[in-house]
Amino acid sequence: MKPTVLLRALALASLATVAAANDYKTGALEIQQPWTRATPKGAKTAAGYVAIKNTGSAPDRLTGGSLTGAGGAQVHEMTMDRGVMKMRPVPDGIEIKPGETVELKPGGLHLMFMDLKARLVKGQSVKGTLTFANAGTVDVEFAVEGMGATAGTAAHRMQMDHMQMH
Ligand SMILES: [Cu+2]
Repeated sequence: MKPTVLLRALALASLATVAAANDYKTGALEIQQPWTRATPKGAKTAAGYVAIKNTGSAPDRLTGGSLTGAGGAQVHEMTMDRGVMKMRPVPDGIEIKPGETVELKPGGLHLMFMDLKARLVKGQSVKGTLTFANAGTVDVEFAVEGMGATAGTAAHRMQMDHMQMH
């Protein structure tokens, strides 16, 4: 499967302008409210966030994804290193154990979309995918929130989490 090749071809054609409630189900996985942030002019990267619940009896693993208009995506995590936020790739992806919900959110795990070819504008809903080790590639739409947003519309309680800070 090479979804990125196809997505590049479709990049400019498929930017949707209608935001909608975005929940998805694929097999045992419930995918809740994928979202990203509006980008400033010239920005080449954006972070994608989503909550994924595993209702099944076997673990799965989020290994990557894609966003229309982006050249690629990696799974990243943010960590506090002596008071400084750093991010690093998570090459093996994120395990989602049976019965667990994994949240990708500001200050923590996220998808990093790279090589953006167009700005992300608040209110858009942009097609993309999430890729899982077992469930495969799932089509989703990422709602574009405002630049300062710390959480999606359905996730008000999520805030930057500095609890690990010394
Ligand atoms: Cu990142």
